[in-house]
Amino acid sequence: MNTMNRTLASLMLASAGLLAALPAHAQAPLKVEGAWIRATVPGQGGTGGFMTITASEPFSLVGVASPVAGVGEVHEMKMEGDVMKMRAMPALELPAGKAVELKPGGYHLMLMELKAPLKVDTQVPVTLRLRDAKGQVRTMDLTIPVAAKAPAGAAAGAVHKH
Ligand SMILES: [Cu+2]
Repeated sequence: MNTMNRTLASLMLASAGLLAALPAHAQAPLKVEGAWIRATVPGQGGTGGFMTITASEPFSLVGVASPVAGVGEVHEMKMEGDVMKMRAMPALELPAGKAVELKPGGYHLMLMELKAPLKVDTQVPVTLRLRDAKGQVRTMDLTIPVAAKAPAGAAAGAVHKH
């Protein structure tokens, strides 16, 4: 009994040591909620990706890539006069602890030069490129479901037109 207790105790110590040895940056840099990518029809070249991002420290979202798309960009939509226009942004600021919504009619991930239609209920791998306050770039891999419209609880918004 005593031997067993000692073994357990040393195992617990060993795992505590292991945890302490993990580098701080092993923690996910972002909390991503309600992510979805809008499904496409055959012949459609581009689509939008949406989610709510809360960063654990200040980051800039400086790029997006996916194997399903030839080109990925970070976009914003804005009224110019009475016309809704979208443009690529070099960086989207993600302040620490503040939820930033990427939603139809606002900021979004833009996937272009799609290699095949994106079907509802499939999953798309997406890699976000993040720049921290020191200018270091790191990546974060996501798997995002494809949907016809925003899932319940996701950031809703106006219709996204391109
Ligand atoms: Cu766009």
